[in-house]
Amino acid sequence: MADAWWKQSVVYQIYPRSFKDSNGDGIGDLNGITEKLDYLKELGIDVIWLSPVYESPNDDNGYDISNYRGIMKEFGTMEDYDRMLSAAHERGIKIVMDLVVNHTSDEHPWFVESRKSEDNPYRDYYIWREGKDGKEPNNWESCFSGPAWEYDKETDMYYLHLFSKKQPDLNWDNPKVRDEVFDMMDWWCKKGIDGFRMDVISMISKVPGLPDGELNEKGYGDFGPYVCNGPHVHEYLQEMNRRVLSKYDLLTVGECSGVTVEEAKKYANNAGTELSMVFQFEHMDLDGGESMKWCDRKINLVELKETLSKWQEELYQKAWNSLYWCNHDQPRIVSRLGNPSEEYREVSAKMLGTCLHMMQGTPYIYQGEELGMTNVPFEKLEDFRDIESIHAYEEFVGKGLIQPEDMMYYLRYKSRDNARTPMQWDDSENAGFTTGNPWIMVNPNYREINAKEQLSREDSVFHYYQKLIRLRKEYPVIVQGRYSLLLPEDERLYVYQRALDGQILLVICNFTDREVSYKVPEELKGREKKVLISNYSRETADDSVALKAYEAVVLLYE
Ligand code: TEU
Ligand code: CA
Repeated sequence: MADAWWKQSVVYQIYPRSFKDSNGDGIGDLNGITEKLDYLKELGIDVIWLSPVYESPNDDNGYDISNYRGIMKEFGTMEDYDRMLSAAHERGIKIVMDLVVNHTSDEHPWFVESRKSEDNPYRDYYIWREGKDGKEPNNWESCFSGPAWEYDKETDMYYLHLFSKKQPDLNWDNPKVRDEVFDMMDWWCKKGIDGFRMDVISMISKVPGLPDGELNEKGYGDFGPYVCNGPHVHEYLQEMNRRVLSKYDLLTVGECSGVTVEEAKKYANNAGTELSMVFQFEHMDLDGGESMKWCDRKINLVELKETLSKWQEELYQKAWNSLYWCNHDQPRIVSRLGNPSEEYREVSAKMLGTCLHMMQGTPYIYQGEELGMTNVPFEKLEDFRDIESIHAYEEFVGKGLIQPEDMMYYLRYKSRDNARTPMQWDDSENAGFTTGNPWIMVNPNYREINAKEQLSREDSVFHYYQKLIRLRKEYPVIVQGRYSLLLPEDERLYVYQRALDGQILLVICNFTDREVSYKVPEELKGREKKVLISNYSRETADDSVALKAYEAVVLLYE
């Protein structure tokens, strides 16, 4: 485990619907990805995490799967998939598949059978309960607004769906469900894939009795304590590991809503009995959190440092970290923690990249992050496609809890659709994403922000990310070094060091648009050093540094 390939790797996430359309129907597809593999090779990433490409009615853009062994028609065919997989492998790029097995689509044949009758062999594949006093079996709210239960008149019972009503939750306590899932995973492994990103895997084991949750302002209960890191989750993952994962050499990353460091030490333990690593949410929840997402709070730097440092320190030599600012569920990081203005967009994007990529763990880059793509000026509700955003608007505005203008403002700031507009390839119409009508609007700033322009310019965000990736491969201190935070209380600078075999890496990031001066620690003063990377082309640095707006500099003391 000590030198597992995934500890030295950088992962790039592709959201296929928005990456590259090869046939002009306005929807990204597998052949589009194959076309762009050389671009990714040039960036230098090692692994692609592919958001779901399985057959799906697309209630939640592929996170509702109706056939785990088939490809979504809009994305192509299994032949296209196989071609993409081997073209990636030819270039030394690995492919990690999204595995969505907390729930299926309601159009999956298992569910179609399950809802037919109480004695159907597939009945217990899902979670069915009687109503209580003519209402839902408990008070849980679904992640996409409204009750987490749907009434089905066929058998006069309710089924559980933590997400949309077209995403019924599987019953993992049923051994047949586990057999089916493990067989299916094995089938993909035999095809030669390189790992799995496991969707909300922390939620597969529910507390028996499904108790009511604490009520929120909308009148629903919070399922969190009864669902996240539930009673059998580690047992089921260990079984998965024994029966499937351990037979192959895979990267596995569990998306773990509600995970704490204590839990992460189990999920991602160094002995390798469960997963390689987890995605934690604590740093992303600092400006609102899961249920309080719709607000315009800003992430506080002192809290951010405290949170990330806790993960860095507590997992050290016990479990492995993942590192991310962005994914298909999060708004763009430049608009959230950096500065999207013309003057500071690039420099702040580079600073944020530096701050993350010099940490311990496996970094994940979300498509377009390497260009410093920004949030999107959505104008009206009709511009949004995301089920979470649309339902949240209806719920909060409908109940009079948030004013319509305020809710639009929050959606523009936090909606998942900010990450889902098309990848900006060049300055031609629709950013070179499609020759047809894109399924979601293109960010109008594509004429300035696009891959073609950035590839042509040495000091672009793209080339900076390329260098960050390269440095990780050249300096073991970036992969293995022990992390420690400096200046925990400073509200402007994020400074930390990494130490390995007498080498010290000092990472200094200015999170403000003002000049801030910084003195290196006493014990490093006068010591021989070099600048590894800097977003202001700084070549040397004194023991006392005047950092410019959003400046980042990394010093290596040999
Ligand atoms: O997301 C799970 C999850 O925790 C979400 O509630 C997430 O926090 C939210 O979208 C942020 O606003 C996963 C997938 O990444 C997401 O795209 C899916 O919609 C969801 O599971 C259901 O499969
Ligand atoms: Ca297409």
